[in-house]
Amino acid sequence: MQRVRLTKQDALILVDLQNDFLPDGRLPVPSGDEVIPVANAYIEFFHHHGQPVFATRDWHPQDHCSFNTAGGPWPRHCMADTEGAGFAPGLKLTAEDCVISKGIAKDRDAYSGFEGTDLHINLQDLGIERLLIGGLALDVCVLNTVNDALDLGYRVFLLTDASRAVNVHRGDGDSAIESMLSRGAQRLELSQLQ
Ligand code: VGL
Ligand code: ZN
Repeated sequence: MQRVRLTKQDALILVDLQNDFLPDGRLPVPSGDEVIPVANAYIEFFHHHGQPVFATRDWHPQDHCSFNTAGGPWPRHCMADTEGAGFAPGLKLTAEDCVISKGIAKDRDAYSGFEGTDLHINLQDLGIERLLIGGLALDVCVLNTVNDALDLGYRVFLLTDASRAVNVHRGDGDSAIESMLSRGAQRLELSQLQ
């Protein structure tokens, strides 16, 4: 098994670990709750090595264009300042971690953490070149965040143990993984980190 040593060029990106994407939420990701302890282990590892942690969150207005009520594909979810938009209980983010809010504009969806945010600038300021990315949902916002990261020239490790797919269509999660790997992302699990 390939081992990966954390360097000064590495950052952790946790995508949308929010109440509405947990099994009891408004847009439930099956077994989404299982990733929280794993995400915590990654957070602790990064803190221990003094490397930055970014947590994206979906942060929609009440009438966001992606909602069924506005003709979009999803149930209403992650409305700004609601309980559903809050980070999962037990997620061990600290004040030093950086929160990136996305999907704020009513008329535009933003499935990627880079879309309409300062994520890329923040990472550049820190000299980050490699990203370890995981979260919810694997086949929606993780997929789009990984694709943008690859387009921007980052080396990307996909954290499969810290991700779960929503699988609107059967097999979406598996094809998302296939496509990220074929574009150059590498798969990584916690036990490979050193
Ligand atoms: C997401 C659907 C709608 C996600 C966000 O975070 O994967 N999925 N908005
Ligand atoms: Zn959304």
